[in-house]
Amino acid sequence: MIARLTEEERALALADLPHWTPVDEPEGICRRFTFTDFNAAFGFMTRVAIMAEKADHHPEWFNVYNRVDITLTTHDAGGLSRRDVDLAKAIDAVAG
Ligand code: HBI
Repeated sequence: MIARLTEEERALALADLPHWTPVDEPEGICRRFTFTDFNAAFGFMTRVAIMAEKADHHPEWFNVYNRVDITLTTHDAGGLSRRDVDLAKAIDAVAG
């Protein structure tokens, strides 16, 4: 069972993820990515999808043309967990 981060753990995690914004309902973090075109955006989504499947932890996301909005939250924990933080860092690494 994956645990929801405490208030303090959440604050520390966010300090380490400057590009991400805390959100409520669901409690999580979000970031907007903008690429040169749809092809670049979808290539990014493909890489993230492979990482998500490998981690068994999946984003909530929206794509239109060259924009990808990603929200990370852990449904099984009812909020932000370590898995969200780890996936956010992995996503930032492939975002370019
Ligand atoms: N992805 N974001 C997120 N949150 C979950 O709780 C989750 C998931 N992917 C797979 C998953 N849980 C499995 O462990 C099953 O609970 C579906």
